[in-house]
Amino acid sequence: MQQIEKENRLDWFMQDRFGMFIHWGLYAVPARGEWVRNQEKMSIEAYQPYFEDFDPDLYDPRQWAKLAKEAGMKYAVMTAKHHDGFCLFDSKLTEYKATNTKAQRDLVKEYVDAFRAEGLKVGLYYSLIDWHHPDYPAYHDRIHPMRGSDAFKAAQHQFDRYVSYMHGQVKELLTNYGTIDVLWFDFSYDEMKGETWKASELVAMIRELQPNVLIDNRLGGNLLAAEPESYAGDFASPEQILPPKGIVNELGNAVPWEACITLNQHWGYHAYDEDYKTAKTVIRGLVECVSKNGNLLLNVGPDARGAIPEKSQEVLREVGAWMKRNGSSIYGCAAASFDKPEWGRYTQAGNTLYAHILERGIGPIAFEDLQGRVKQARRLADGAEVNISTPWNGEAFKGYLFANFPQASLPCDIDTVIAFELNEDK
Ligand code: H79
Repeated sequence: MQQIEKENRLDWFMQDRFGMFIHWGLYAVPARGEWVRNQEKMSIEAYQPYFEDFDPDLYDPRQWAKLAKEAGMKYAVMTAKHHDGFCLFDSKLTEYKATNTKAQRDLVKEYVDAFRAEGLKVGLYYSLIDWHHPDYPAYHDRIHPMRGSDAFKAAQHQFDRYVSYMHGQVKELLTNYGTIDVLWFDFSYDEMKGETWKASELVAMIRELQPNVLIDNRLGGNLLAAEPESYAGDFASPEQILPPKGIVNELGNAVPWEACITLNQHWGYHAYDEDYKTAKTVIRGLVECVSKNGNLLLNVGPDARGAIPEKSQEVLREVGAWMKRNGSSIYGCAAASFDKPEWGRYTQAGNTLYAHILERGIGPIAFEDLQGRVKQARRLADGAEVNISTPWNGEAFKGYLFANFPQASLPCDIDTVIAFELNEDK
């Protein structure tokens, strides 16, 4: 029963495949990435000017939502609170929030409304780690910005109070903003995991408030176990890496996953990071995810004034142009029932097999095991019929089907998709 409920709530997620991750907060002001306070061991006072200065006069999440939609993304996840503890939402439990900055308003509320209005699913990222809260952490200072400082070592942390605060904020996020589709916790480490967060209790509350919200696997349970904890989450969350063979649990069953990947080298805005992935790299990455049963959550880091960097916009629009013509090889698709071919990758939805041709060799393209199984073949981008043939020298290429293209009609500069309609009996 629990298993079926889980599969049902994951339905949309496994169909939609492509989402926008948004890292935004005070760290956009120093513009050196979201770990800046930690990396530069700043005290709360040293970080305070960014709170005073934060004034996102260009914030218009309707534009972000339009961009996400244009890119072919179907959902988004925004940092309601990152490790620095600053809340983009109007929490009653802290003064360290957007409403008390020059923004003077609840930035999460506007995000949720804007993305929903574009028909996108909305997710919230919530950091378990909190470098601002006086009761965090009780006994652990390995990655705290104040690690090693005398004041920090001397302080009396009552971690229970932090855990109540954290539960309280999660409750606010799931109560005040309508249906939340994804709750993205980040992250557990060392002994800071599972019941240290009172995770069973937390998840019981979450399920009570929003039975269908999807939860990532970063509360510290083991999602790959034969019987995962109640708080093990709904999907795995590989970060800055695509799993070589997808993800399976101890029983050998596929586990839903979502790779989160940055567009340049940082999550939060970085003023001098120009090391962007190309649209081609992003598209091929997304295809790789789907070919292995996974999703791609692609990150943008809006600047301190609330604008998504021009370069990010450019790449996303280019991705969108490809998605517009080839999206049916992504949405609703999953790993195919054929092995990875040498010229590219397969995705599949029911009886439609999508061949993503990434590499064009000499001569016709060979499709193993497709001989006699294909009703029709079309180039997805323009619907053009693809000339398929079985080989004249039969025995030598048993089981293979071949597709003939003039060289120029299959440039494979990004990914040329052929849609095969398979016979029912495949
Ligand atoms: O929000 C983005 C990042 O800020 C956050 N997750 C994405 C989505 C993130 N950054 N780093 N990490 C997650 C993992 C960091 C792990 C480490 Fe460590 C911190 C390695 C060394 C210090 C964990 C804690 C392992 C040792 C101590």
